[in-house]
Amino acid sequence: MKIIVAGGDGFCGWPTALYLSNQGHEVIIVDSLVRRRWDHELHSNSLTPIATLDERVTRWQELTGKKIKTYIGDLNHYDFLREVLIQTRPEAFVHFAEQRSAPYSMIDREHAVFTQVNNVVGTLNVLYGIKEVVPNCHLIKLGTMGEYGTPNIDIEEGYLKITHNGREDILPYPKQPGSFYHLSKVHDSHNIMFACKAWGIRATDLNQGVVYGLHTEETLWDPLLVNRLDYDAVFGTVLNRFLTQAAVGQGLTVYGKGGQTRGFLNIMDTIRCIEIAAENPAEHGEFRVFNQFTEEFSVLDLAHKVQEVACAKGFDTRIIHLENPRIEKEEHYYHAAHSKLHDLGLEPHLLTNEVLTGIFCSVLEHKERLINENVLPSISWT
Ligand code: NAD
Ligand code: USQ
Repeated sequence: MKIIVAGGDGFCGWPTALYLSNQGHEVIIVDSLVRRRWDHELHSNSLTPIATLDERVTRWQELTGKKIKTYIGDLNHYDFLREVLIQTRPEAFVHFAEQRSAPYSMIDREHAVFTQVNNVVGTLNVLYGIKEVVPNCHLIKLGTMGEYGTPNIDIEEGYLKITHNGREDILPYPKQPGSFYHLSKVHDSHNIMFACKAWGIRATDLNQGVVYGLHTEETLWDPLLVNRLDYDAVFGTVLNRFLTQAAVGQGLTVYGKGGQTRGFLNIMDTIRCIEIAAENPAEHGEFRVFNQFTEEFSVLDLAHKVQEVACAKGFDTRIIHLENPRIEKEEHYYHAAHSKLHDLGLEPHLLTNEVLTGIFCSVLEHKERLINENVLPSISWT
């Protein structure tokens, strides 16, 4: 298939592009490279030294003979996007290209507005581009489990059967997101759902949980192909942060009580889920929702797991409970359905001590690159 990977220079997008290319698909990366600019803005870095996108795709072609074409530009610029679609005519459009940090969206008004404009307008442009240029193209959009929040009932995959005043309907599952970033994903979902209904667009919304790890088979083939690893308090996600903190001998920063429970998955499962969605496209007019995670853990569960693995490697690791900078429940019910991707063939890589130790060892290799000031949270929700 001809597949666009928008956001293909990022943490999920880069290994996905390599994997799909290695499977024989014709991959085209679209990315504005803005994520690298946010690193500068935040005086932060990837723990792993990452090559430029040009160096990455050149090395990939040298190693495999497979070409990944790149277009550098912003999805918010419709003329650019339209021209890319006219030139490439993709059968699937994988959309990772958004501002994805909840803390970044909560810095101040400017960052909240930027996040929502970047994400919502970018996705609206993609919808219009598909309608105008490639109406058969399947949109595979990265949403987030955080769209649902933490309700006191089971979370379903996108829809909920409701009986009200003696009548029954299947309605979109209620959304209670916890940041202006997570809200941007809800707005996207509503826009996509409407576009499917109005224009017959085919779309899959992948409500992804928190991703951990960094390597996939392909990113290990050469140092120039290495994936980014965020550990800072703005872009670093919780498990990768804990592993990095353990590697440099800092306490594991559990926010509040640590009972916050979320769905998690290995980056190796992210790439496979995208492949599954691409190979099993939604119907015309269908707005399909999959919950993309493999296991549920509380933040404190994860801290204990990291502590155990680090101790086994001779690292003395403490857990510290910081005052929670976020507004969120710290003890709550959490049980979310996630069977649709499994039914289509996903075989999860689960979080064993062996897997954790593997990621921990990768982190140890680059620990001298960590910038200390970036580890503790400084952005508050209030
Ligand atoms: P990332 O920040 O590493 O990568 C995003 C990429 O998109 C970057 O390369 C950036 O330059 C690009 N981009 C952003 N806005 C753009 C725009 N307007 N035009 C063109 N390019 C743009 O993020 P990631 O961790 O790879 O996440 C990818 C997607 O998956 C996001 O939509 C995110 O919300 C979703 N997601 C991520 C996680 C996670 O744990 N990382 C979990 C659930 C969902
Ligand atoms: N947390 C800590 N300590 C830390 C960092 C985080 O206790 O040092 C807690 C947070 O308070 C939160 C939980 O861990 O309760 C998860 O935080 P996170 O930063 O790992 O994840 P989140 O902000 O939800 O965002 C990440 C990605 C985002 C994606 C989301 C999936 O950055 O793009 O949408 O995971 S989900 O969480 O399912 O919504």
